[in-house]
Amino acid sequence: MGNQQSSLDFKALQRAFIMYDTNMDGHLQAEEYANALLKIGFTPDFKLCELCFRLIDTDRNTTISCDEFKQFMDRLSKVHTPDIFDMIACAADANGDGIIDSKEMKTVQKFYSKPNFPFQEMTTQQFVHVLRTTK
Ligand SMILES: [Ca+2]
Ligand SMILES: [Ca+2]
Repeated sequence: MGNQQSSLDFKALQRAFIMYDTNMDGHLQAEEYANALLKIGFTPDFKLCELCFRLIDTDRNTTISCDEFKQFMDRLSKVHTPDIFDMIACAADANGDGIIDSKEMKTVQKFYSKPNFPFQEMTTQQFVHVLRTTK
C-alpha cells in the first residue's frame, strides 16, 4: 500500500513470463512474449514489440530464456516509467553500459530497417528519443 505503481509492473511481468511459458521449457517464443505484454496491459505496436523481442534474444535462438529476460529486466528496472521505447533501448544496450554503440546500433538496424536511422554512438536516452521521433 502507498507504493506508487510505475507504468510497468515488474513482478507482474515476471509472473507473466512464467505463466506464458506454456510448454515450461524456460523460454518464451515471440507470440508468448507478445501475449505476456498484452496480459499486463501493455499494448505496444506489434512491430516494436517484435523488435524488442529480437533484441532481448541476445543469442538469437528465437526464444527468450529466463537469463535473457532477467538481464533485460535488470537494465529496464533503472528506468523510472518505462514504455515500449525504453524497453527497446534497454534491450538494444546488450552490454548494459547505458550507451548504444555502433555495434549495438547495427543489430537494431538489422531488425528495424528505417531510412535515415542514425549510426553514431548515443546514450540510451538519446536513442529512445530517436525511436520516438523516427517515423
Ligand atoms: Ca535466446
Ligand atoms: Ca551498450
